[in-house]
Amino acid sequence: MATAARKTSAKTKKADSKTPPAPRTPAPVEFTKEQELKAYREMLLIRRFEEKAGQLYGMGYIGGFCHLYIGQEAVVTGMAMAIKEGDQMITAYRDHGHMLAMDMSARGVMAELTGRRGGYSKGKGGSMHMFSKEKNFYGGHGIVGAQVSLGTGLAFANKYRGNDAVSLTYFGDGASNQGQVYESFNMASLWKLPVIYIIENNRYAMGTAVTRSSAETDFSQRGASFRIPGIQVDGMDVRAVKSAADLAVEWCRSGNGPIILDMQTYRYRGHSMSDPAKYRSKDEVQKMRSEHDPIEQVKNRLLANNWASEDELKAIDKEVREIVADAAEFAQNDPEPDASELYTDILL
Ligand SMILES: Cc1ncc(C[n+]2csc(CCOP(=O)(O)OP(=O)(O)O)c2C)c(N)n1
Ligand SMILES: [Mg+2]
Repeated sequence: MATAARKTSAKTKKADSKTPPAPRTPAPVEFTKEQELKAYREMLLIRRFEEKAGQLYGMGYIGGFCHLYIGQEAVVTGMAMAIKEGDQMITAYRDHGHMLAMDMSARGVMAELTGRRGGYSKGKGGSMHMFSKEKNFYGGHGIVGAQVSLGTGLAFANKYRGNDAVSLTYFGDGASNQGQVYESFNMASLWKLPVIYIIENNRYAMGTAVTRSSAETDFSQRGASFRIPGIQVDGMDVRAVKSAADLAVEWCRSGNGPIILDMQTYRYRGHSMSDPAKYRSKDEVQKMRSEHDPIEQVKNRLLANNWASEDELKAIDKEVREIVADAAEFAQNDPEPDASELYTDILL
């Protein structure tokens, strides 16, 4: 027995010695002027798009559910700044920002929201079910946690095919209590799959605060039982996200297996358009907006460094508003899908 135990521990030690030490949260890198401007524009596009989606919802153009990403823009923007062509992204239903970050067209996303034929799922998927294989965006999923096993599958396919693509698999603090998340963690770690698990911890799962739903609120530690390292990241600071993303992408591409990024972020709006958000105080939201807003942070740095004037920033906002207005116009006037489309894209 003693010999067997010694043997096992020697074996474990050997495996351990191959794995590099668990990474720590890197200090946020300073951005160049170009990076600040890029981050500013990308985040502003998401924010203005979401504001417009909220308006169209109020006007009755969008049926079903609609979950806005306002407040969380730095997460997807910083991650997208660290990846390369071929890397994939998959997320839940709070997905419009992820699509824009993957360079999907504002027109195609907005038209899907209004259920029109020019939408990414031909108007048949709506807000929660949009895909673009060309842009490596794999949805858009309404079942909480479902995308975690699918994102792990994407990573398995990458490893099987021998390419060096990384799967960016996003899910929420609420989803991180789902059983399939841990089944996925086990396989991803065992097979050293190139997947970055990005937990968007926006502090609430619908109306339930993380402290009420989660026994362990440090989500970076959720992979401990599976030997998956994790780091905590200020998800309101796009530079911190980019630094963590660089580290995670490098970790995965070097064959070290999965890694978890616990993105500490916040959503300003209710869970969905039908949520009056009575479970938190207005002060709490206001404090996050005024002290941690991801777009304001970049704007202030651009101005302080004299990298852009107020007028130049206004011009970017104008350009972004025009893209969004054009998308909304298209989404209101594009025809609905033909009734015959009911019989296509389905398994019979
Ligand atoms: C399997 C399943 N259970 C419950 C729901 C209902 N539901 C929708 S969103 C949600 C909360 C998820 O919260 P979180 O993962 O924190 O994501 P967030 O909405 O904050 O982005 C729940 C319980 C669902 N869609 N699917
Ligand atoms: Mg949440």
